[in-house]
Amino acid sequence: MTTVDITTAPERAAHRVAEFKPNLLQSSEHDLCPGCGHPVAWRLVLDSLVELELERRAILIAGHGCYTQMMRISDIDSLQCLHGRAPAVATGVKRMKPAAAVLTLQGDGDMVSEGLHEVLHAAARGEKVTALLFNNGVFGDTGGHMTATTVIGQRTKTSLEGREAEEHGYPIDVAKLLTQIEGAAYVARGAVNTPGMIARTKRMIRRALELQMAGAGFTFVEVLTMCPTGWFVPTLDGPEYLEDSMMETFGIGELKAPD
Ligand SMILES: Cc1ncc(C[n+]2csc(CCOP(=O)(O)OP(=O)(O)O)c2C)c(N)n1
Ligand code: SF4
Ligand SMILES: [Mg+2]
Repeated sequence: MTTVDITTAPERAAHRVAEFKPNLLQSSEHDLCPGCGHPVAWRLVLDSLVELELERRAILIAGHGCYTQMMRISDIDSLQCLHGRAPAVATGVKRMKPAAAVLTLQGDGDMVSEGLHEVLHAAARGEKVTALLFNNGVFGDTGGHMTATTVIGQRTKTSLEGREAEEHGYPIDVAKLLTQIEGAAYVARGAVNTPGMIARTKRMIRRALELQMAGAGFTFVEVLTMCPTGWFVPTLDGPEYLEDSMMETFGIGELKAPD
């Protein structure tokens, strides 16, 4: 097992950053695996809400996955719904409460494998919500099985030799699909594998929320996050593995944005 020496200056600094807790997080303790990308991605959401002074107007609608754990320790209003259905539930919430900042949070298994039509239809209707996808390419919570976004060559519990197009088909790029839908005002994909990428992804989340509040239409941010447990890679190799696999396949950036 690799151990991290926190007596050196850079490691001490990294440790202090990791210990820093945004106000909306009620605890710095969670049960997700070491090296999991979800807590970092979730922190970007909380920080963005605070910076835009939306934290008391925010309503989060979440699916089911490892990320759900972060809701339990976060001080924002939230609902949990059936797998894949968050965009439909968010539609009702936003229409009843148009002044609210409505966000959905789904994993790739939840959104792309189990409810792809829901997000596409919400985008087509131009619902003024912000849909977030935490994509780690596996059904993390239930043991790391292949999802519709697992990339070619990726090992999962159900593709132990790596995903093969011939046998398992090709991954679905949901962000790319959404760019073709008129009601989608903003579509972006970020990641949380390096400090620079984290900062860039936070700007995407902020922009999506700003556009939602300006009434621009459906907004979407996909965040590629690490799941070293489901990927069968050592904890510290997660960020590099993400870059070489998912990022290589899907790419990063704003895919669709208003002028
Ligand atoms: C209809 C339905 N099918 C399956 C499940 C079991 N289930 C709960 S969490 C989960 C995995 C979700 O994976 P993903 O959305 O990718 O999130 P991750 O855990 O990877 O963050 C599954 C399959 C369920 N709760 N409901
Ligand atoms: S299984 Fe993967 S997604 Fe779930 S907590 Fe562990 S690293 Fe995170
Ligand atoms: Mg997943």
